[in-house]
Formats: sequence, C-alpha cells, structure tokens
Amino acid sequence: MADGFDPTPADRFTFGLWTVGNRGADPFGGPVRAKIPLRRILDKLAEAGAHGVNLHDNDLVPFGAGAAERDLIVADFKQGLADTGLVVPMATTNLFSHPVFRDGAFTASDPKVRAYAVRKAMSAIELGVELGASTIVFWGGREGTETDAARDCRDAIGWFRQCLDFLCAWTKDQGWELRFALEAKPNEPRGDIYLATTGHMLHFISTLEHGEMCGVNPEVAHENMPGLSMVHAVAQAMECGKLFHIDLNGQRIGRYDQDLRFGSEDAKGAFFLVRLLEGFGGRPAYTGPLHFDAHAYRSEDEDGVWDFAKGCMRTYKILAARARAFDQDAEVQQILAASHADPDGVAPLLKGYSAASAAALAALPLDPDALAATGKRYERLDQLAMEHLFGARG
Ligand code: GCO
Ligand code: MN
Ligand code: MN
Repeated sequence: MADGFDPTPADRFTFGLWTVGNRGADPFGGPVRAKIPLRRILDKLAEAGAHGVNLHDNDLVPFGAGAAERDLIVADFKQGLADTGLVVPMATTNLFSHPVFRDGAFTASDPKVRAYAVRKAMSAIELGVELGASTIVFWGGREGTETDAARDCRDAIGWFRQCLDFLCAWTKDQGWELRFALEAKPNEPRGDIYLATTGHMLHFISTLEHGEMCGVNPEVAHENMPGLSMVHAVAQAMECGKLFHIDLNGQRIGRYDQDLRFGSEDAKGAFFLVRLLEGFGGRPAYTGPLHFDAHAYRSEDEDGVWDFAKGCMRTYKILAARARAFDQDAEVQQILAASHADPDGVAPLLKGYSAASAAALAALPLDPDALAATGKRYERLDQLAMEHLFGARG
C-alpha cells in the first residue's frame, strides 16, 4: 500500500528485542507465542522498515553465560545486523529479573547487591559499545519499596547517585562517548519506584557528578499510568536539552503498565506528542531514535506481532502528517497569533530584570478586567486539532 505512511530506516524507528520478542505472558498466564528466533526478528524488522533494535544484556546473552558462549552469540547477532542493515542505537541492563534484585539493584540495602548491579551494568555497557550503541538506558524496575520501613529513601537516592556517578566516570575512563538515559516509572513491579516521573529524574540528573552525559528516556505509559501528561514531560526534557531517548507506546490512565501499540490509546495525546517531537513553531525536532517499548496483545500469534510493529510505525507517520496539516492550517495560525499577540511590545520587559525594566513594568497600564474580557477560542482550536486528527480537514 503506497500511501506514504509505510516506514523506512530514515524514519529512525526502533524496537526492543523484548518488545517484538514478547511472548504474551502476564501475571495470570504463561506465554502464548513461541519464541521468535533472533535472526527472524532482525529479518522481519528490517523488512517492515525499522531502523534498529535495542536490547537488554540478557535479551541477547542468557544470564550466567560463559565468555565463549557470549562471544559466539554476539558474533552471530552482529552478522545478522550486517546482513539486515539494522543498527543498535541503545542498550540497557536487566537489573530486575534475577532474584538477586528482589530488594533493588542500585538502591538495594545490601551493598554487595549494589556492587553486583554496577558490575552487571558495566558488562552490559561493554556489550552495548561492542554493538555500536551510543545510548545506555537505565530503567530501575526494582528500585523502590513495598514498605518504607525497609530503608530511608534518602539513602536509596544517595546510593543510586553513587552507582551512576561510578558508571559515568568509568565510561569516560574507557574513552567512550556514551549518553545515559534514565527512565522513570511510578510503580510496577515495586509498590512505589523511586524517582517516579521524568520530572523527578530531571532534578536527580542535576545532582550527578557527570550530569552532562545523563538525560531522560520518558515513556508514554509511565507518565500516563498516574494520569500525568507525557507531552509536558517530554517538552520539559527537550527544553533543557535532556531528551536523550524516548519509549513510545499506548496506555490508559490508572491501569497496570499496558505497553500497547503506539497511538492505540489516547490518540490525541499521541498527536500532540508527535507534533512536539517533529518540531513545530520554529522549534527544533527531536532527532534521536523513535523507540517503541510496547508489545502485541496477548490474543495475537506471530503474524499479529508484525501487524503490531507496522501499526506503531504507521501511526507515528500518520500523526506526523496530521500534525503538520494542523500547524499549516490558516485558522489555527490565526487563533494562535491572536492569543500570543503583543502589540505594545510588553514581552521583552520580562526578559531579565533591571531597575529600568522594573520601573517600566510599574508604569505599564494593565487593566485586569480588560485583559480578562476576551475568550481564547481554544474550543475552536481544539476542534480543529480533532478534525485534523480524524482526517476530516486539510
Ligand atoms: C517497563 C519498562 C521497560 C524498560 C526497559 C528498558 O515498564 O517494563 O518500560 O520496558 O523500558 O527495561 O530499560
Ligand atoms: Mn513500560
Ligand atoms: Mn520503557
């Protein structure tokens, strides 16, 4: 179907091995799909038009594998990448599956567990570097508590910082130019996970020794689970130059982490998110990989997995086209121009304090009743957004 929405590698779409490799297990039932061989995952993703694959250390190399086994697996995988043209832009560490992490990894109360977690992350970073990754994601699934009787949260945050400082310094010492992207999630699998949102992470990064190499990896589901705005989280990260990676998926508010096909829930949120990522209003676009951290419904067989993957990518491209049409719509531009208008040149007064600007501010004729008198026309503006989103306009 040549409608312009089928993806190509130039679109920078990536999937985790764990996403298309997800076998449909949930807390109430085991896998429903057979394991898809790694090579077929690569072939199918390349055929679908993806740009790359991301992985946890143990998605590729089984936990506990010896050096020889590891090297064979990695060599084989690299051959698959070379044959398909796929790249590995991001790698991460599984610091949550093994029982050793039952009380956390970087925030575990037992220092030996923290040491083990740092050592495991070092090996995963080495693997990432070997595969050409430039971003390392840190998702601390077990970094949290069910009961705050367990430890002082301030200690946990301090240990988290120590571990990241250690890993940043070690990475620099190796001469690797990597960026670390920290991913927040409010809960699941822990009752409460430390540094619950992208906003928490952004502040935490500002306290790190090498904060300049650390940014965030916001996920739609993780911001939406507690009912927060993914658009605002991503915008804040972009505004301070910290959007290093992104996990796109679909989620309904208040539920478990659904990791649904991108755009399949909250299409309007997805529309404004894609608009933000693509750049609008003269602002730069996000240029990193567009990663889908989602998986097919449990109802699906392998064909459904590839329907899911294509669906994520097509939806992104469709939303990008709809967002462009919205921004090019003359009526939209007119409403926005009217709400931002500054006929008396007031805005520059607030761009930095001086005694003169304070005096000018004091002298400004500002009548709050007059300023409050006119509606903003956002009902019309939002309806225009919806009509573009529905494909009914432009
Ligand atoms: C989740 C997370 C993970 C991470 C992944 C990469 O809720 O399970 O989103 O999928 O993104 O572990 O670190
Ligand atoms: Mn998730
Ligand atoms: Mn994620």
